[in-house]
Amino acid sequence: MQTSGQSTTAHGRAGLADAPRPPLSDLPSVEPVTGSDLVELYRLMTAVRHLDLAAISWQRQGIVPAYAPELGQEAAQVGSALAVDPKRDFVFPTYRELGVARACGVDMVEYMSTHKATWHGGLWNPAETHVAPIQAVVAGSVLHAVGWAHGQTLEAHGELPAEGYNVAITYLGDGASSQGDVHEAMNFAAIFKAPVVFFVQNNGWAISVPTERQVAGGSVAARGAGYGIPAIQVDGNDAAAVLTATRRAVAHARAGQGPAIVEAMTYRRGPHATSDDPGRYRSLEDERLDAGADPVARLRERFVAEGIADAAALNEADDAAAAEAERVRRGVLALGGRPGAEMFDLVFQEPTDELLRQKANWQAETEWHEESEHA
Ligand SMILES: Cc1ncc(C[n+]2csc(CCOP(=O)(O)OP(=O)(O)O)c2C)c(N)n1
Repeated sequence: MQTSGQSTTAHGRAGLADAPRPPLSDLPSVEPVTGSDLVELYRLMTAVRHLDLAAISWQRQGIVPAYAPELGQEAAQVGSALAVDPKRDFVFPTYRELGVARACGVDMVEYMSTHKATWHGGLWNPAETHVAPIQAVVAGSVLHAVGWAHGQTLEAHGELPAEGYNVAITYLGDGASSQGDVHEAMNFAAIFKAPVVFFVQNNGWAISVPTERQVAGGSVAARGAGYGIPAIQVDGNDAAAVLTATRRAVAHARAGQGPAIVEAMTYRRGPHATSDDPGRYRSLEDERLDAGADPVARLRERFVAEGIADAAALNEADDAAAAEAERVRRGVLALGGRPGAEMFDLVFQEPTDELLRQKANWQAETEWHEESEHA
């Protein structure tokens, strides 16, 4: 694992090697990852790899209109998600967190409902899963997470509960880190010691803009010093290192020490979304040089080298993942539309007169055109 003060990049992306070093982290240390942690990481990362690749095919086949792939970010997503306790903590994803959602137990058909344009944000129940809806507003989830985390300290009236605070983890990209909202969120969280982990997936790109063209200094973790937030930069393609780094950050927040930043250096191997053509802004040679080690293959190699699991067990995980992707495909195909009236019914607890008027207009229009009331 790379921690602050050591080498800052997981691979050779131009410019980042010269970035200022983050401050020396004072996050608590945690138990080393176990063999069963590694097996769980591999099982989940394999499932995520299959689902993610399948989702691109589903878009090409017209089953879903759009999807934002997370290819190459499996270690960052699964490693970080396994560090939180979804029974008590709360996860705030962006639009690229299929791996996080899968690791937190979100139903994958309900997850894909957003990409099928069936339901905004996903059909799963955030109150039950402790995974917030998919957030397409860049940096939006960061503000929500800080608000939720601040709520934990308010509810505790500033007294650290015996079992520590419930912790929010918010996902953001290197591009999002350039938004003003993230400055406000980090500053607020540090001032009020909100128990929140800012988990940055620095995947090298914000759509077509490389990190070094939009993150001053080239490192998000380095900014922690300005807020007094401990920050750790980690090889985001090393699942075990990500798990350890995030556990340290969660332990810090849980103990009432306030926020922490984890910056996972990884690479967006696919397009920004299925509507994007990376060939317009980077070459295959760039991708080959910058992507670093494939996180799934890397973990597989470690298993074989350390004798943790044999090829048969690994192949079993692959077969299970392929079968799961097929089950999800059938579920996504079967997803029907939602009642259009929900557009109005689920906006406010008590609808406004204006909203009721709009709903009545809409109902009259759909009756007139003999359209289905399903959106
Ligand atoms: C507030 C806002 N501004 C702009 C966009 C358009 N947009 C969508 S994704 C994206 C890039 C985000 O890059 P990054 O935060 O690095 O995350 P990544 O997509 O690489 O996972 C932009 C500019 C948006 N969705 N929301």
